[in-house]
Amino acid sequence: MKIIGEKINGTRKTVAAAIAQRDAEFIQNLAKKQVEGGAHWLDVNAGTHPDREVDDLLWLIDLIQGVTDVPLSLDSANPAALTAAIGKVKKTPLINSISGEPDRLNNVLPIVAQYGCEVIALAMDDKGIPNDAAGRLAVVRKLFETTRTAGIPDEKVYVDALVMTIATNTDAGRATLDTIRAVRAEFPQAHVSLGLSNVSFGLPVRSLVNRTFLTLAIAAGMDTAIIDPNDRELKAALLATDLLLGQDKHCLNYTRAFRKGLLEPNKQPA
Ligand code: THG
Repeated sequence: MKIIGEKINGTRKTVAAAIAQRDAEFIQNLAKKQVEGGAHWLDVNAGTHPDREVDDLLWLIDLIQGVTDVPLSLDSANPAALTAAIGKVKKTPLINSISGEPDRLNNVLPIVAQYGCEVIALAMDDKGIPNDAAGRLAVVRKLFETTRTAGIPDEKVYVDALVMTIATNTDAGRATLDTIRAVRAEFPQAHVSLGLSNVSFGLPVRSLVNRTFLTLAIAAGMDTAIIDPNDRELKAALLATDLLLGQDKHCLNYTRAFRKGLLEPNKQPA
């Protein structure tokens, strides 16, 4: 399982404040901690101010690259911001994201093709997120027609199967898991990714729901997730799931994490 660290996201209050105050230390600390936690990419989302997005994104990228070499996941639908960011990054970034929405396809896909980027493709279009796996697969098929025509190999595409909130639709988890299995079967060279946290919105003990869903999604074939790499229990569940599915050769990642003290529950006072 590969991890996209989610924490540098300007829609979070603490990050929005750090961006507004140009608090470099806060951002660099988030970057360093996520890399220590095993992030393979760092997602970078400058937030929701279109007039400031380019400046803020470039500021974030410089800071992050001052403390780590892991590649970035550029979380923006704004072609101008993406193009400016690509001029700055040291490593070819993951573009987060395209979808079946014509605007995003037409404006972002050429950038992906031109720079040879990897790309997250959301299983939705201008009509929204289809409720069931059949609807999402239909969108995904059209997306692959487009990426293949643009010369982007399937192995550079990360299909985001998307998950809605279980609290308002108890079929939402199944729809996502069925989508993961269907994409895996039909596009075996492609990757399947997910942002987990929506699944538990509005429920108590969200972390329990999130980590259990992570295990189910890995079993269904998800190979990449946008998560908090510093969430101890989530990481432990991830390592145990990879181990049990034969995705951790010689139990190396599991035993290494054990030696670092990352697997056992933090001791609670009796
Ligand atoms: N798919 C793709 N990209 C995405 C998402 C996705 N980018 C944004 C988001 N979803 C994933 N990123 C985050 C970043 C932070 C948090 C959740 C998802 C987060 N949430 C806190 C929580 O859930 O409790 C609350 C917010 C906060 O801390 O302020 O931290 O699905 N392709």
